[in-house]
Amino acid sequence: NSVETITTSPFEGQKPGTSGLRKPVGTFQQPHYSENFIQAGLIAGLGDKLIGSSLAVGGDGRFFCKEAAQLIIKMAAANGVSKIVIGQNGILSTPACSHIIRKYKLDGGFILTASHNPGGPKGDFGIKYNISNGGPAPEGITNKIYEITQKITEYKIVPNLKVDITQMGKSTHKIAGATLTVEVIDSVYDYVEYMKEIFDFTKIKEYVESKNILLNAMNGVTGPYLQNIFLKEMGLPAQSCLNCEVLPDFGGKHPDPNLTYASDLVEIMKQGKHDFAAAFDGDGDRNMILGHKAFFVTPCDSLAVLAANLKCIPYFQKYGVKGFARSMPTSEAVDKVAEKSGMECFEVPTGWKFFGNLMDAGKINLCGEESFGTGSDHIREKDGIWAALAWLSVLAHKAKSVEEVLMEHWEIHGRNFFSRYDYENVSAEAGAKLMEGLDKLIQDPKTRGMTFSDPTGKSYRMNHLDNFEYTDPIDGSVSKNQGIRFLFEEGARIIYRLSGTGSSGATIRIYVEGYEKSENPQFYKEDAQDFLKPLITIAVRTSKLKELTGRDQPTVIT
Ligand code: VG1
Ligand code: CO
Repeated sequence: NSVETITTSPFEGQKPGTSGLRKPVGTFQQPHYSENFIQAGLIAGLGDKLIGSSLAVGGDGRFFCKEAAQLIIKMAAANGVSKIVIGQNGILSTPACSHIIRKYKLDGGFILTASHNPGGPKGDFGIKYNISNGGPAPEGITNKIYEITQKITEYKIVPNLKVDITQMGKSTHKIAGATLTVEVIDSVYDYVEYMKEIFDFTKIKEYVESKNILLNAMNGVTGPYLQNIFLKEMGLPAQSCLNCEVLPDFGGKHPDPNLTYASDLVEIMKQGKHDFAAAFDGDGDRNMILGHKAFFVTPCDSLAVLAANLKCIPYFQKYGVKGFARSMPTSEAVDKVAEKSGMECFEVPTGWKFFGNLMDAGKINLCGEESFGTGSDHIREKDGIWAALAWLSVLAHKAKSVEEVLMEHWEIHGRNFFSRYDYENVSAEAGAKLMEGLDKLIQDPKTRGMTFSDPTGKSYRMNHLDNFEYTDPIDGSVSKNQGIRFLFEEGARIIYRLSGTGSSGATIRIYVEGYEKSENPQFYKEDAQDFLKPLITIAVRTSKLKELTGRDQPTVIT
């Protein structure tokens, strides 16, 4: 078990994006590529704590997870890490991994996933470093990781270290005079125990027994977690949990819970036999909530509804409701709840790493993103199954259907109609040009106060526009260029961003929002696409999207 120092040279582009480094599997398989990134993660993430430190390792089971897990063990050992806690077969959902870091007070962890991106030998892989609070490394650390990868000359490894991660249990290994303990743990046990503390399982069980519910793991990591919670603990029949086998290629599909990629679930729900459904992404941090006849809850509304009803969950009865936060493109529906209840609501850039400081400081304990991410300060990642359990708690408490809950919510708060248009895989050049063009509009003093109209004559007056910049209220760190915001009068917004999770080319995201409070509740039933059409037309036209990308239609609408 001797430590070897291997000479290497930098690879381009190892800059962690919105949520870790994500690239095609083949990129990670290049000699030294993964090694360089892991070495940089160890140094930047652990700093002078590296020798004698403890780490969690786990992934969503996608192709290359096991190899990467073994590599991390070998390199952590060589770098002086003294304890590694790893899920059996390298499996831990992203929320479970965050929980393990916190529960066992580890110094950090590596999460092996490309989340909702397709997997398999031709799909994507990803590595993300999380810090001791269980959350994704903040920008200070990810920038440092990138810096190190740009000038790396060597990494350390114990090439002959063999650890069996297929069997649970502890093993110790002598490495250069020090001892490394590797603990292979049950992938689901700790997480399920924690959910039992947070929620009233008896109440949820009664509710789900009396209804017809469906849960879809999309062949991602949540399968065994769902089976444990809903089949074993709640006694539901096996057919209520779909696609629970963790497949290295997710069955060849996009493990992304939205109306496009989870359309099979939508079709089943449309038949009207079920009252509630939820789907989760590859690594288990995203969720989609559907009601009877596939009534769709936008993630923005989901956050707002949970914010308004947290008190029915034991965890929030115990700790109180502290405050809320949302990512900037997420609709202002949750702000409305905050206003009404006198709570603080923070607006942060896209990506869960920006919520961590607020949660650590006790300023918020519920947050979410429009991208199907919802979570609380029980961990420091978003949490798909937590969101489903939270929704079931609300439904059980209110004894109302999903649609009724939403109607009631809109009648009180008004409705923030919201939609996101994604243009995937456009050229990086076109993406950059589009953003440049919009930046020019910001510089132009004429744009402020200007009125934008669509061909039908519907018009919006610009109140404010900028490129979103965030100063973290806790540590004062500044994050610039986080997306272009057009803020119109009466709560309408258009936001433009380039994705930071793609593995090639560029993805342009356009987020559109319009607010309406009406005397007539029927009005709230209007389709968001119809309601937002004029704004969408304005958004596409103003950005010159068609001219720059040649795209007529978005790849995905959510
Ligand atoms: C996307 C979402 C963002 C989310 C991120 C990670 O990022 O928009 O809200 O936090 O994915 O989610 P981007 O930069 O592509 O817009 V996950 O489930 O991949 O960890
Ligand atoms: Co995810």
